[in-house]
Amino acid sequence: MIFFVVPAYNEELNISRLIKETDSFLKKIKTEYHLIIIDDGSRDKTSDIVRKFSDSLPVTLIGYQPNQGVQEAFRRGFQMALVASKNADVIVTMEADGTADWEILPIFLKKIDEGYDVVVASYYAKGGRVDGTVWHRKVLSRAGNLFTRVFLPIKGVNTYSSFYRIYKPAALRAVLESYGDFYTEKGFSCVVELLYRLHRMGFRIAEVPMVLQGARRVGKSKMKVIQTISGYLRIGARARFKKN
Ligand SMILES: Nc1nc2c(ncn2[C@@H]2O[C@H](COP(=O)(O)OP(=O)(O)O)[C@@H](O)[C@H]2O)c(=O)[nH]1
Ligand SMILES: [Mg+2]
Repeated sequence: MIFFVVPAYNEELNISRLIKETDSFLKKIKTEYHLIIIDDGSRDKTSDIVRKFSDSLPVTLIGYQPNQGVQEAFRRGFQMALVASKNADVIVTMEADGTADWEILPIFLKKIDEGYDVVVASYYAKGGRVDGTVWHRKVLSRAGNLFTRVFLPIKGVNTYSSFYRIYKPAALRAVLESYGDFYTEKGFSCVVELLYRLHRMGFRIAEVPMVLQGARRVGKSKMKVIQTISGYLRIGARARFKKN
């Protein structure tokens, strides 16, 4: 069983496509799934659209107001998936905006079978790329990537920020038990902190190259630039000086 945990904030233009694509791909590979979508205080029709599908498909909406940031969405989604999952299941996170490449999912599953605990989609691995994004986002993303590789090195991993990942439930449970939470950071840098904690705990992490098709998303990016940069700096400083 694959549990999908997908944060969605004002994604009314993308969310029905995500649900339909999930259902058709999982049918194609004949795998059972449960799609958990976390609407974190959207001011559009995201929740209404998800609810329409949840009668006929294995789709669950977690919705609340007001917007708290992607860390709260992942936290609630992980908690639900961890309660429902057995150790043989897997948890996949992805963006709601339709930018995830479905062909990567079977490769994720293969890597889990090979014994990896976490696998991330990687734009900066050989064969990966970021397409169709404005230049200042590319520069920022590259700078963030360089920062993590220098200050938080993880062997064999070139991208720390992608939301598209697969986790063994036991790995997430172990982080929760050891640290009391998945991360301390708010916003997009929480996934960087989570990956680094998993690495510090000795879990095996692999990556799969991915071309990010920025043009597939409809609507604007929701990343908060200043919050994300300061998050990276704090994670780097903690890793360097406090060793956690
Ligand atoms: N639940 C929740 N999801 C968010 C929030 N901000 C962004 N997201 C979701 O996180 C994913 C990545 O956001 P996106 O705007 O595509 O960022 P980008 O790809 O880095 O430009 C999307 O699925 C968004 O809907 C938030 O505050 N709460
Ligand atoms: Mg996106």
